[in-house]
Amino acid sequence: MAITTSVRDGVALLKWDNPPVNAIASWLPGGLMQALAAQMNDPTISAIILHGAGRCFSAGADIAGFDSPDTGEAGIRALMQALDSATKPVVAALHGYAFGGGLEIALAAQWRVAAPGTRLGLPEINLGLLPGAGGTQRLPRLVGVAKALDMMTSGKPIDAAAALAAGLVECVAAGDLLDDAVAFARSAHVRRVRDLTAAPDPAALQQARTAASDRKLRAPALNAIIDCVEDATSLPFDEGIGREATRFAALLASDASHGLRHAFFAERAVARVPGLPAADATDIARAAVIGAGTMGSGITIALLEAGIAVTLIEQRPEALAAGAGRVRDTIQSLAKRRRISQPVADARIAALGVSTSLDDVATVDIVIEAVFEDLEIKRAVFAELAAKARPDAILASNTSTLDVDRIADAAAGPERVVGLHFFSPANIMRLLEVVRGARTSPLVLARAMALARRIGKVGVVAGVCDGFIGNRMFEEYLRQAYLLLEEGALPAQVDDAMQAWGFALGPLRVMDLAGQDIGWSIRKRRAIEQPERPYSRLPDQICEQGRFGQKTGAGFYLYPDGRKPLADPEIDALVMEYSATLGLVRRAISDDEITERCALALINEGAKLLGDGIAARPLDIDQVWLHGYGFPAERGGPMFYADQIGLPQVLARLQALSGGREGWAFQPAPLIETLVAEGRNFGSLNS
Ligand code: T1G
Repeated sequence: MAITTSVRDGVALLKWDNPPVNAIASWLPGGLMQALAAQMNDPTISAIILHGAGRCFSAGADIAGFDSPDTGEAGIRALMQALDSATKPVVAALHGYAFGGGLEIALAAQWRVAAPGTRLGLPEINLGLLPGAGGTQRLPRLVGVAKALDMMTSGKPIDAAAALAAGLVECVAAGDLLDDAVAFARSAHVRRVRDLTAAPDPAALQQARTAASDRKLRAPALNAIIDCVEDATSLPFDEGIGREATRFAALLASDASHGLRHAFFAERAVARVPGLPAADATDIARAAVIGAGTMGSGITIALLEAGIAVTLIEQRPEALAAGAGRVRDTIQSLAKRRRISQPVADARIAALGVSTSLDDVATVDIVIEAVFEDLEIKRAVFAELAAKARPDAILASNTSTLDVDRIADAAAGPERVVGLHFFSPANIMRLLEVVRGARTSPLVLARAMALARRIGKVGVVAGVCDGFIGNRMFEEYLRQAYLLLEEGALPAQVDDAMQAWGFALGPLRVMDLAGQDIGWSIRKRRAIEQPERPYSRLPDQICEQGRFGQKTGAGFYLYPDGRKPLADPEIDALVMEYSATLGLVRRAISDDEITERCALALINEGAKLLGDGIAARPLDIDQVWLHGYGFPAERGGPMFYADQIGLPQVLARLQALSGGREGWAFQPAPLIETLVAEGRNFGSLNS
């Protein structure tokens, strides 16, 4: 970690090196200010270039330092002032990416030269923050209000070509970046971005405010950004900077930002599974997917998008044609929408093979089975796959609830069997539960996790139990939703309350989307296997009417346009009748009761999963719920949220609710009692 200075043609090049992403650690601004001052005072130096070592200019402020006493942003601001008072041209030479505080340093420089393909962005909104080192005041002055708002409220980076077009950089290097930057610096004059003006754009501000109003838990950070940009058009620079700092400090202390920062590091930590050998999946070139249904075709697309050739195998020719058709159409539509180029689309479609015979698994590196969710069918398929596939091929099952060990039992070489539980639509949803069977070899598990990273998924290791991590918790979450309906709530109230609380979609709408028939067959199986855990018969009554959700045009809701849920008075009446059949007097139920019971059900079952060793760390559970179930990232995940409430409070509420109707569902998990007794929290189990 260092700052080094070199000189070329009278131009000083100040380089910082803080691997892996040149995060602006607390020592960096001070060191850079010293180096800057030295060059300012050196009469032989005509201009200064700032650049980063390694893979990028800088990924921004050190997020890990935000919870320490010195959060580092005061140092960054002092550096900005030093750059603003530069008496010689200062040029930022950008490569790889310049994000957050990194781009803000570049904005405080007078000029920016970027290597082709460099990504430039202010992604602070993804952390529930705003660009707190002058970005909200300088960016609008360079690129205008509308573009600045778009970059800061979306958090999405732009590339060097777009940055040049927007006026964010003055030059995209044609040759060597530093050579071009030196040439640029030698002909440049002193100019400060802070002296530029940002023209008012009330329409863009209003549009951004309207968009922010729908973003629930992210709205405070979005509105703070919009307020700052408005200030940039109306207030003197230093006053705008002052207000930016105040708003930044408030957001930094917010629960939403704590949740999002936890999610940032949890997403990286979840890939590090203690005790697994190092492994990669770059050598997986060919795959076979068994079953051309919705999941099979989605999985096939995800693999093709990662450059893996796929043979889609389905014994029924018409189903095979339909599945392969879905794959091709999806890829073609990406090309039509210019998300990928036509040559890339053609190459992916060319890498798709189809077959009606399992013989065609003989040469592949991995087989992913996605046939009907029936144990005996899957066992038969695995017995055949094990006989026909290469002995070193990975055999994976996309089962969402079934016992992976029972499936592996049927296969010769069970150590190569692993669960790969994709979430629908499999080419979109980022979560992949990687299910470790009792005999799954550590190498196969490590390669499966590496494959998850390669296909752009968040892989989370789960042990074998009914529903693994996500669906086992979802069952308890749903249980509370149904009980609340029995006691006095109606479907729209339950879903609206959970969506206002931050979920992408409420539980009953999720079940209508996923298909009520799938839930029904799982409930029927569980009623036999787990008679001691009675469940509400309400959803069965809906299924008995053939209302399987979106796909049948009706479930808990009506879907006149096939997509948008419409409350159905018939279902409200059915819910009220059902309460009567249970002898229940319906009562008024508050949204707070709904969100509390649903959240506590998740937390309690999550704690049981940790106790059973199905999930290794609370952060694993958090990542499952953020990337698979639309849990609000601003709350960090169910287990992080429990720590924000405080485990003693969680335990007290569970104990209180366990005394109520169907209270057994809230019997506190032993782990929660232990942690409270020891004065610890879930966070203490993440390291
Ligand atoms: N701070 C601390 N650590 C960081 C970091 C950062 N900004 N960025 C990455 N890391 C760590 C990461 O945890 C991982 O560690 C390793 O670097 C490699 O990252 C004042 C307030 C840059 C696109 O939001 O988006 O500036 O797991 O695995 O896939 O206004 O990291 O190996 O121990 O992600 O190649 C704004 C966040 C900060 C960018 C690289 N900046 N980073 O992706 O590698 S707030 C961001 C990323 C700010 C100012 C404000 C990505 C990346 P480990 P990686 P990657």
